[in-house]
Amino acid sequence: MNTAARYLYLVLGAIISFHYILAFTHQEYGRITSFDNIASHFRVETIQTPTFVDRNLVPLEYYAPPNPWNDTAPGRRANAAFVILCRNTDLTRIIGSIREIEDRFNRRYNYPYVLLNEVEFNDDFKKRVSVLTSAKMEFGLIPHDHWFQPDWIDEDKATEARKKMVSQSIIYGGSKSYRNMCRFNSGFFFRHDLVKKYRWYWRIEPNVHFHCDINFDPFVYMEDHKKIYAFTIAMYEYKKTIPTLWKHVKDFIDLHPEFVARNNALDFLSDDSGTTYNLCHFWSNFEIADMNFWRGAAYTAFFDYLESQGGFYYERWGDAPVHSIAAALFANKDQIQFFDEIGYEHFPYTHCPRDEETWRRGMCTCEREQSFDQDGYSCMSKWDKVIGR
Ligand SMILES: Nc1nc2c(ncn2[C@@H]2O[C@H](COP(=O)(O)OP(=O)(O)OP(=O)(O)O)[C@@H](O)[C@H]2O)c(=O)[nH]1
Ligand SMILES: *[C@@H]1O[C@H](CO)[C@@H](O)[C@H](O)[C@H]1NC(C)=O
Ligand SMILES: [Mg+2]
Repeated sequence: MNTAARYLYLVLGAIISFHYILAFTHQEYGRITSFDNIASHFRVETIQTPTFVDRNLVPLEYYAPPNPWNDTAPGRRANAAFVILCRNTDLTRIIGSIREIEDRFNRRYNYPYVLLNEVEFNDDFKKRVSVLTSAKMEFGLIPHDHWFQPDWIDEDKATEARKKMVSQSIIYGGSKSYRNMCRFNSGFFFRHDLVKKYRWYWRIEPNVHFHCDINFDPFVYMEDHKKIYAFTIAMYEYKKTIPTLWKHVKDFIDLHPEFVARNNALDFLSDDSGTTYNLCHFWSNFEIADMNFWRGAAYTAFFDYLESQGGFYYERWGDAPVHSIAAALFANKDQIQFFDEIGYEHFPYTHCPRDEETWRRGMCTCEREQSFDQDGYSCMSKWDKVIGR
């Protein structure tokens, strides 16, 4: 049951018992009260009650109201950039994504972009992408060793693993480049020369959609609230892509118990206090995060440990479980932010704000009823439980 439904039952329950008591004490009151008008009364109430603070939404003071004469959002800025990894062949799909984030957010906030690729972006790509924004845009080449499979990886063993995954029809199971990408996103993008100067990043992928206006600055909100990681969609990982990952996580923690945060979100990752991984992770094609966390001692040691196990190539470890496990264990749970406000779609899933007021204020184009949050494959109910909602 989601939070809204639980809340509804709770309030309904309270109203019914209140009326039940009144029905005994005040005879007339009991007679005019039918179940129907209790329900309609409740619906009116939910719309009128301000629910912002209760549901951990971004407070109103962070919103910059649109100004028809000067649409630049006033206020503080964070040291932040959009970071985009893509190929020359992603041109039309990345144009779509940039166009949408510009329209919904960045035309008012003007954060710079860094686009990265393991081969040079061609002139046509740079020209067509640069015209989409007045913000600064830089195009970078990824250093060879940050991208390609290291020499010490046993290629026969890696080939064998890929073959096996193909026979099991695991998505991208046979792909070397997908593995390079997952390893790069796990451990290297934040070390790139063009990215180093920034603290915060917002990851954008080709062909994603932003379904609502974002009239607040997520970076500034996160900085103010000491958040290190933000997500919009949480789901289960394919077990077969990470058969031994959790064992290595536990080995790492045995070596470095000092990195585990006191108030961590282990219960998001595990249903048995850490014995097994329940496969929940934040879907990393959307990420807003503090790179100081990835650059810090805990994550550096964690990534180096995972890298030394070779699982990015001998299995198919994704950057999503790697990032999520680190954020959930090495940060306090209140440092992880769920942005209900940000309507987001990466095929085949969409997050649409569940808060009705937010959804209307953001002029969203998504359908709340079809939001992935309510899907059986979503880990959102686990997250809600972890943070006590
Ligand atoms: N430069 C470069 N970027 C890549 C490569 N493979 C993937 N990417 C980028 O890495 C990100 C993730 O890759 P995707 O192909 O979107 O993987 P996914 O999101 O798991 O799967 P789908 O989007 O469903 O295909 C995207 O931003 C891609 O543009 C590659 O070989 N080279
Ligand atoms: C628009 O507003 C921004 C932020 O308040 C300000 O820095 C800028 O100078 C304004 N531009 C004009 C043309 O007034
Ligand atoms: Mg993608």
